[in-house]
Amino acid sequence: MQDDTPDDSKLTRTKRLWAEAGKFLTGRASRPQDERLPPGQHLVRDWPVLDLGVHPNVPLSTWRLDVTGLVETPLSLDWAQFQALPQTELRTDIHCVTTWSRYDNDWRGVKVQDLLDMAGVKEGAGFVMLHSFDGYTTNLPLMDFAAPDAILATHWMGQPLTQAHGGPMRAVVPHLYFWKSAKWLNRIDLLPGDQAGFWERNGYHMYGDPWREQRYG
Ligand SMILES: Nc1nc2c(c(=O)[nH]1)N[C@H]1C(S)=C(S)[C@@H](COP(=O)(O)O)O[C@H]1N2
Ligand SMILES: [Mo]
Repeated sequence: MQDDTPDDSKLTRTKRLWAEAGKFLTGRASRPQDERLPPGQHLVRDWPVLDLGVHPNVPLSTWRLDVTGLVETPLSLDWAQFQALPQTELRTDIHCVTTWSRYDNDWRGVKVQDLLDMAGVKEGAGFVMLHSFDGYTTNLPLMDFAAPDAILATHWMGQPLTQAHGGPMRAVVPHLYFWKSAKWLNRIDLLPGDQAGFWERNGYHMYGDPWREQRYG
């Protein structure tokens, strides 16, 4: 698993990548500066549950998060190892393709960048496929998954994430439609090219930018 010897070149490389991820996302600026609600969305106060209909029960004793594919060090973390990573708190908005948005969600968990730092991104990795315990998959560019505000969330509004909302842990990638935010996340696969995940094979957009209304492919 993780080695204890610091690897400066690996860390430097990933730090450089994350700096680029931040600039890349800011520079693209598909969100107009004075707008918060993307086109075609309406605000909700509650938090709807949307998924394939199965809420897998994943006991913490058997829970694992694997990081596979184009990484220097493939990871297979148990819950205690995952909890030992730096914990981050973030407040972000949710935009679901079914047209609801929810502002000011307080998340706690592990920053995607911190996990990827641990694994070390290999040259040539351009995309990720997220695999979940219910068999769900979704694809996104690595730079979007590694956005500064993307988090592997275990808590919402100070409470452990409920099973229905993806507990014990889900991805949250706030600048893309919410179907990219895999619930019950089990494996992150780093890939050289883009492949369609579950909804992407079923008519949804490969990228899913709410500000460009990239709902359907
Ligand atoms: N594992 C998994 N993750 C998933 C889904 C799913 O069916 N399975 N549905 C996606 C869709 S379409 C949406 S809109 C959001 C809904 O998250 P919520 O139920 O917490 O609102 O989860 C996304 N992540
Ligand atoms: Mo969705």
